[in-house]
Amino acid sequence: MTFKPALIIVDVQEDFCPPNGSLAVAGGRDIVPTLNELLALPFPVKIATKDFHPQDHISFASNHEPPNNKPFESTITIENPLNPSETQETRLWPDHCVQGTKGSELVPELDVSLVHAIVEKGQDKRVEMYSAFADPFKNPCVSKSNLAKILHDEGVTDVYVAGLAADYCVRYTAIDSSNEGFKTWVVGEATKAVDPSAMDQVHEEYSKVGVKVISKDAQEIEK
Ligand code: VGL
Ligand code: ZN
Repeated sequence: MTFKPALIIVDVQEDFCPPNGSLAVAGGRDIVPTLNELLALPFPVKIATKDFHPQDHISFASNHEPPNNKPFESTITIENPLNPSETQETRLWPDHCVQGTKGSELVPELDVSLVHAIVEKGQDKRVEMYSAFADPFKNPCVSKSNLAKILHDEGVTDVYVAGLAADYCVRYTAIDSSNEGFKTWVVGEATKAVDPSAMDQVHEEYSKVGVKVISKDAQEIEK
């Protein structure tokens, strides 16, 4: 049996971290020492992702009309731009991770010198893209990153996911990773959620697709 693990650090960017992030996740910056511990382990493939939106991105409440434009609260229905019969319900957010802004930068405490590649996502203004692999539309998919290709080309078998946010980008990245054929693990204490009360639901989804939540000290992690 071959075993080639990859570590994926999701969206550890200024806008997702206190004190100044526009979409700060409580405790977001506190996981960085744990992420650096993971980055110091001998994973043969280490990747960081960045949410990287244009200013006119569909997920920004500021790009929608009242009354249905309240960040964190309003949801909208978006149509697949390539197939209007396919729709997705999606939440609106404050402007965040706009390309070229301070908020889009990886936090400086994160040891990015240990990362082999940085994968950007969310550049297509027409679709939300929580997963670092692809947008949620399937018939057809609208926007895909190069993450699956990088992992397949490297012969990766197992993917370990950590970062922000546990209930959005970590969740959908882990689920897509599993559906992409990688044995997938989420490092529990190396993530924080926008809404911690959503995590029971997230764990249910993980158990359906075979994603396992583990501790950074678990023996399943490459040492
Ligand atoms: C994320 C909300 C909006 C995330 C990205 O990285 O979890 N959450 N865009
Ligand atoms: Zn976003």
